[in-house]
Amino acid sequence: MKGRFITLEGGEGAGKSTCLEFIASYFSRRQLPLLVTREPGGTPLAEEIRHLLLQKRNEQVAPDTELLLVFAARAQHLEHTILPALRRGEWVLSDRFTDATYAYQGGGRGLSMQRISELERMVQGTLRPDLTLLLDLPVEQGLARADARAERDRFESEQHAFFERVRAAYRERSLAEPERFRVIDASRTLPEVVQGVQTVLDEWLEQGL
Ligand code: T5A
Repeated sequence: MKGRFITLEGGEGAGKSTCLEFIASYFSRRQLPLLVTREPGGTPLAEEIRHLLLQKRNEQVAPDTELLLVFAARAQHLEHTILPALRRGEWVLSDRFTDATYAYQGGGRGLSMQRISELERMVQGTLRPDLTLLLDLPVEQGLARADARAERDRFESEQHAFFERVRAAYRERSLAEPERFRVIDASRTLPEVVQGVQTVLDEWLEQGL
C-alpha cells in the first residue's frame, strides 16, 4: 500500500496532543502502519532547531530567520523521517507541517505568502499532505487552555492579535483547499473533538481505500 501523509494543525491549546494519541490508536486498531512525528522537529537535528525556535531569548528573532529555521528543520525532517517512511509504504501523521508556516510566519508575522510558497517548492518539491485536520477554536479559549497547562514559550508569548491572524490564515487555507482540509470545531469538549476526528477518518478512509 502506498503511504499517505496526514497532518494535524490548529492554534494554541487546540487539543492536538489528545487527537494525536487517538489517531495513533485508531490506525493501530486497523493494523495500518503509522509513523507519528512533529514539526518543528522529527529528527535529532530538527529537534535542536525546534528548541532554538521555541526558546524565549533577549535577542529579537528576525521573521526571516524564523522562516528559514522552520524550513531548515523541515528539510531535515523530510529527508530523514517523512520521505523514507512514505517510501516504505507507511502512513505518516505529522503534528503540524507547512500550513503552520503559512499561518504563523505568513499570517502571524505578516511574511509574504509568495515567498513561503517558493520555499515550500524548494524544500518539498510536489509533496503535499493528503489530508489535513484543522482543529479550530477561538483564540481566547485556546490560550486559556495552554496557560492552564504550562508556561508560555516564545510563540505563545505573542499578543492576542497575532493568534487572530494565525487563525484567519488557517481558515483561509482550509477554504482554498476544501478537498484536503477537514475543519473540526475544537471549542467543544475533548471527547466531542475526538469524535469529530474519528468521523473524518472513517469517511476519508472509506473514500480512499
Ligand atoms: N510553528 C510551527 C511555526 O511558527 N511555524 C511552523 O511552520 C511550525 C511547524 C510549536 C510552535 O511552533 C510554531 C507554532 C507553535 O507555536 P507545537 O508544539 O505544535 O508547535 O505548539 P503548540 O500548539 O503549543 O502545541 P501544544 O502541544 O501546546 O498544543 P495542543 O497539542 O493543541 O494542546 P494540548 O492538546 O496539549 O492542549 C492544551 C491543554 O488544553 C487541554 C489539554 O488537556 C491541555 O491541558 N485541552 C482541552 N480542555 C478542554 N476541552 C478541550 N476540548 C481541550 N483540548 C485540549
